[in-house]
Amino acid sequence: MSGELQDTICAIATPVGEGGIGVLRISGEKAIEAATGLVKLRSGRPLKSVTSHVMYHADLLEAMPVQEPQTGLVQARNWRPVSSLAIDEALVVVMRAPRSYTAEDVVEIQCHGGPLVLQTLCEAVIRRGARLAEPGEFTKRAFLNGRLDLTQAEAVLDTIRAKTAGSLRIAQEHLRGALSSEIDRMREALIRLLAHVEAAIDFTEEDIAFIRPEELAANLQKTIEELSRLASSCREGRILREGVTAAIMGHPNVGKSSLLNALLRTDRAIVTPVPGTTRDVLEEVLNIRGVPVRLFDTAGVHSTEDPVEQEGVRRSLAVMEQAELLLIVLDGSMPLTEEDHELLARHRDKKRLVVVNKTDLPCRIDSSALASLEHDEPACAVVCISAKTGDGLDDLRDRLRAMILRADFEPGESIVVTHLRHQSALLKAKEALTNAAGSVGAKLSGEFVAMDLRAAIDALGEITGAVSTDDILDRIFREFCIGK
Ligand SMILES: Nc1nc2c(ncn2[C@@H]2O[C@H](COP(=O)(O)OP(=O)(O)OP(=O)(O)O)[C@@H](O)[C@H]2O)c(=O)[nH]1
Ligand SMILES: [Mg+2]
Repeated sequence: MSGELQDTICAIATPVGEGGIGVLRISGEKAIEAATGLVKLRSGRPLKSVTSHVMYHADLLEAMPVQEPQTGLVQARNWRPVSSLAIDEALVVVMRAPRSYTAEDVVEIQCHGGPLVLQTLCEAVIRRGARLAEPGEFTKRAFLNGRLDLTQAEAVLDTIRAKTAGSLRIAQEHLRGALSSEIDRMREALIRLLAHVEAAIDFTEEDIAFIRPEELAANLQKTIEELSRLASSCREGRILREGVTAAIMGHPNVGKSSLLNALLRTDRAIVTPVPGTTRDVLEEVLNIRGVPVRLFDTAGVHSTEDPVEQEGVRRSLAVMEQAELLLIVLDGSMPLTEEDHELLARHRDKKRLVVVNKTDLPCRIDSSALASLEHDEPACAVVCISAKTGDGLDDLRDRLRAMILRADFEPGESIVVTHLRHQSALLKAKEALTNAAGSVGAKLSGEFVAMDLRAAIDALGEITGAVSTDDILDRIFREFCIGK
């Protein structure tokens, strides 16, 4: 067993704070030993003899160390239990190796979800020889013990963090191995090609053609195309996983906060008829047609002498700079002002949705100016709404989704990659295969083709973890929470 896997680890697996149930997880060779003495089954049966995967009712009792009567200090030398402190009542399950998440012996203790209960329990298990797990260490062990590959380990985290049905669906597909099998299939095809190429190098004397150059070139081309398609799916995959940031911009009183509230269907932001109501930047995550959108409501942008408003404007412009997408709100019941034009002239490189608000009032805005904006800029669309009545909000949601995702994109229809790590490995493999194809075309020695094929095989192996370094593993697992 490698050094890293020797320790028995434990962690509170449920979130910090109060909850109906809290779970402590222990994994490793000494998992059962670390819980014995603390877990007293109501049936009186010793923990080590229980049936695997069956839940038992138990008391969690911690023996109290002897205290020095005068000083109150615990005497390590005299340590012997004199009485028991009941920590809690619990349900305990033992999952024996290899039929557990980590493929090691696992004990899970379900008790009441109080922070003190769980902390006391965790400390008691640590006193019995376990150590506190690092973030993601349970999943890392599952990987090191061959229970999951790397894309599946990442999918565990993506499942926990999924914000929309679409991102959950992709995470679940990856967890079930959909991406790994696609990668493995391509990798195995390349390994077969490499075998042919290497055999041809070894047996040049015999003059046997192991694979015709045209056939080799066609195979390489097919894989290059598959790699390109998969790598380009990363854009959609990441959007669904991470979401996009969108800033609501506009002058004071145009209805920015009203728009945020209308989309959220709550009174999140303060709305008043007084211009300059919003001072700070407010942030909310919304699900817009299956896309997680981090939406920022900002202070109205205008020139002002008020230092508080000035700071608000500065923050608004900073958010505008950072956001991937802008919702520029205009008041449709007013003619366009010079300041409106100035705002519309900013960040023309970004995707922008111009939102004409207050359509419930008589229209006084110059719509031809807006139509030309939509006409001239492919990444700009105009939508008319009333944040007050909700009119046009469905259209706004549709337009937003269309600006973010490809029109024909449906999560779950084809395999997508969701992490930049996957994309860069796919592109690395594609580059290597392009070089290999170049060598075949130039009739270079098979050695060159073999070298690039090997590089492509390794790059694909990095995605599933067939080829991995400590550095890659550290980067992946440090994203996890403790206890997962
Ligand atoms: N008639 C009508 N009034 C609206 C609409 N949307 C917002 N308002 C009103 O416009 C005023 C300003 O709305 P807010 O949402 O606070 O505007 P804001 O852009 O956030 O303003 P600041 O935070 O001051 O920059 C309020 O009195 C709203 O009730 C709308 O669609 N129709
Ligand atoms: Mg506001």
